[in-house]
Amino acid sequence: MTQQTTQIVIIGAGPSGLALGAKLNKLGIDNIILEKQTKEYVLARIRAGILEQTTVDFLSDIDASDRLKEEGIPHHGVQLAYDNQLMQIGLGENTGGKVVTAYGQTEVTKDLCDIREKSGRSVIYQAEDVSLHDFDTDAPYVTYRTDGTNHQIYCQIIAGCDGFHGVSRASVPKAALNIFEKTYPFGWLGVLSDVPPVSAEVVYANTPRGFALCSMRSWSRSRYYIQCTPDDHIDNWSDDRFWDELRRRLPDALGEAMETGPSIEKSIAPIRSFISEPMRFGRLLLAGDAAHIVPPTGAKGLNLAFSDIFYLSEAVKAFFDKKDEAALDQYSQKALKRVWKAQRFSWYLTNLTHRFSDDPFDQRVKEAELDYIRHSVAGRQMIAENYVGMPF
Ligand code: RFL
Ligand code: PHB
Repeated sequence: MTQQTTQIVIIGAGPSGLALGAKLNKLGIDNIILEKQTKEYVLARIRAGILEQTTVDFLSDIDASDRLKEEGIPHHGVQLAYDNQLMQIGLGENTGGKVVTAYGQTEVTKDLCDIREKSGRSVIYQAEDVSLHDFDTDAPYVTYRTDGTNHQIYCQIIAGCDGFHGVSRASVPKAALNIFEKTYPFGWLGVLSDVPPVSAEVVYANTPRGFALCSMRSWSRSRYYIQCTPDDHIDNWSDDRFWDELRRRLPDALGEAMETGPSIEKSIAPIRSFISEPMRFGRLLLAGDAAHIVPPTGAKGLNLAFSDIFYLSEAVKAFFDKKDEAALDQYSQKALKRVWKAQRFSWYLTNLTHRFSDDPFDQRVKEAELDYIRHSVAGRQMIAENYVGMPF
């Protein structure tokens, strides 16, 4: 058994954990990151693609934005498609000049890994059986195993950044968790392909055949999604079937212009809303997907991870500088306020753009809402303000 001491143990080397590590390094707070998977596995995950302005600013603050500034593609609008037409919601004009940036989560994670390596502080990959102990006291510790050797790290705070299926939230007694949950009756089938994106801005399409989304990773790499049944399987979707279905869900002009090619990744994601309150249990602080999941419509999940880390790092700074325990509680309150707003918007945009049932009443209400947005500055402003992200 080896023994070590640090100020904060971070569980998970996804975007939340790596960003927290970077911010703590800047604040001079000692930390160790434990990750269950290999580095190659972490860097190969393909997920989010759209960054809010606040996220770009935060990444700049932790010196992780050099490549993002070079390669990120600013989007000045977002497109809603319905009834064989496109409606642009201008982002800059409705928000006083704010934009979002297309830059893949895979690239963000790589940039964060690179700055971690440069900092000289390591990430312990392939950490098995990570267990959290005594976080209801002021002397918590974490145990784990690598290559058959047991390790123990004493710390003052544990940051649970280990995603929806991680060990951190699962270590909290069930009675202490207040869970809010919604599952939607569909999944998203996603395809990545090296073809030029069909649109320079993200397209969210509500069609009789179901939802479709067109996004990008670069001018030569597209990311597309279609609504599928929750129990569907990628083996049912040849590339040809996917392109054919996507084309049928886009306005004619877009469908005809769309270029197709072999998929380089294909996966199905379940769609759910989930929030676990509070985000603090004694000396354990949860952040990112460990505490909440939003449906990906609206592109909020990754961005919420960074706003959590912003609030969390402020709280632990106050805790270490002034022994201010109350700051840890304020973390939970501040983060949850923003989380619920993003949850509301993701739920709203999911409802607006997906087919839930064949109920003609529901569909007519959605059509009326889309028509309202088309003719209302206030309607477009509400979408634009939320899409670019609430300030921290
Ligand atoms: P992650 O990325 O899941 O990372 C958690 C890390 O913890 C590790 N881990 C453990 N480590 C040690 N011990 C254990 N017991 C552990 N258990 C797990 C894991 O291996 C992993 O490395 O959580 P994090 O850091 O909080 O980041 C959250 C984001 O990944 C997530 O919110 C976004 O990907 C959501 N999301 C989107 N967000 C956006 O902001 N914009 C988007 O456009 C967007 N699109 C998406 C998305 C998520 C999707 N899927 C697949 C759910 C599109 C999709 C399809
Ligand atoms: C993506 O590019 O993967 C993406 C874009 C917008 C979303 C969700 C995912 O709402």
